[in-house]
Amino acid sequence: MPYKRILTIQDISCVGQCSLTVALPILSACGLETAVLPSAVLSTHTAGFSGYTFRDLTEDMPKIKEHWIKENLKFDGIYTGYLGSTKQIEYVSDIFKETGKNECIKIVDPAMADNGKLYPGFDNDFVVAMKGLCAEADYLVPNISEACFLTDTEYKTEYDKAYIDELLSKLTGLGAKNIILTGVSYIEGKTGVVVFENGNYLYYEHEKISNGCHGTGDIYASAFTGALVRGKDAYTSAKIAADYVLECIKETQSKDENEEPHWYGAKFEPVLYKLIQALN
Ligand code: PXL
Repeated sequence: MPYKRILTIQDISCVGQCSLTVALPILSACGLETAVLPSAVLSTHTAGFSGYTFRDLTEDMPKIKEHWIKENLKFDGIYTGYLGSTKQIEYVSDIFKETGKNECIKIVDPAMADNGKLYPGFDNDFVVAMKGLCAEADYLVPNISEACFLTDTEYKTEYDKAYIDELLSKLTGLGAKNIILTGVSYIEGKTGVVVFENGNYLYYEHEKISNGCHGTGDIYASAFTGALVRGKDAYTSAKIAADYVLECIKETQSKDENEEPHWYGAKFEPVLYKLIQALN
């Protein structure tokens, strides 16, 4: 297996099992060399904690990129997640163009919404800028909320295949080449992921064991990216990532009696070995 270097651009939430604290161990477990560009440093993530700190690192981005260019440092894959400002989207686009190797795979997780709502701090300008980044992604990995914001579509919790087809068609209209749409559930007790690649539409359905567990979007996108850049095809990567997220949720739910509820993230670490097994 060729040794690949991947750059991931997302925030450091110091505590909270999301973004870089999730992406780095998962990408490493996939056998990749990791490089990071932190978009912001927060004391915790913004979903459920209050009073968190937020240091925006937008200004550092072009300087870091220039240094990499001077050192001729290039990447086999670039994977973006939670970004700290609208301006950063422009910088990410430059980083794609100037630091990606010829065959660089660009994966964009438009991390900005869940349950039909934008995360705190995001606004319509950010959504508009993110629409532009979709056209540069080889793989776009939105959940349904993000797909709705990107396509100006009404968010629904109950829908049919026509609604999902419409979302996918509008996302391709933005220029997204391949789309991995997560959290697509047509029947009770089941959920799944739609893999729309080179015009082909595949659906991987699996059991649904929770109505949402914070951080699973980042776990999903990281495992998908890791498997894909390591060389698996998109459907296999999407399936490996979905199975791994299920294992993480099961692990999170299986606490002993004296343990506090683990509400802010998913226990992905104890089952990381299962991801490695699935990759081999
Ligand atoms: O998991 C996505 C995410 C990443 N980073 C920060 C967040 C969130 C979701 O709320 O708040 C800071």
